[in-house]
Amino acid sequence: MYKYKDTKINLIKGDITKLEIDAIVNAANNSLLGGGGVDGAIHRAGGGEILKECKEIGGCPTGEARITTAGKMPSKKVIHTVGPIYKDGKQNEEEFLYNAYFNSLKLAVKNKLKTIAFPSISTGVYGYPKNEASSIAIKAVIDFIDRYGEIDEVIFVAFSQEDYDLYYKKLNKNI
Ligand code: AR6
Repeated sequence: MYKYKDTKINLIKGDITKLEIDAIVNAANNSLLGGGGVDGAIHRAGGGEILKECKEIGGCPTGEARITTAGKMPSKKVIHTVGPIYKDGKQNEEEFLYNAYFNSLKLAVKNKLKTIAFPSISTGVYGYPKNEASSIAIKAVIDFIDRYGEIDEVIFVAFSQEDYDLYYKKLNKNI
């Protein structure tokens, strides 16, 4: 749909657990032991193997990323990242959210994964304002491509029509 330098950037509406892609990103929490939202959906669809690996990893600081199997899902790997809990915008939320995207991409490249799908990290239970969050997501991806390239396709997965429309507008403006 869009192309930035050598990387395809796509926007789809739907369930990230269904994608046949190298890596899907999970909006996890610091424990990596599962939860609701997209995290719950990923653990349910992937099965117990994911939780087993997450337990071995032993957690993940906010803004960082860790990788596991995708279990029974059609993707190859799950990259678990932890976005910030939004309080008032003055707790470095923007930097943490940016890092969550950027470090997920770094980990993908390190593992030779070429295609990656992101949910809208932190904008559910963690309460990050959707408008700002989508701008940060797009900026982190563009910056990563500028700095490293090495990724063939990035898919933004919107779970609601509202998110889809937001990303659609921003991608048209920025890419
Ligand atoms: N596919 C794609 N996107 C989804 C799916 C899905 N199957 N399900 C939900 N979303 P959230 P957060 C969207 O709350 O805000 C968990 O309990 C959802 O509509 O999943 O980062 C974790 O364990 C929203 O736009 O993640 C943490 O404790 C986006 O995914 C906490 O929630 C993110 O919403 C993390 O909160």
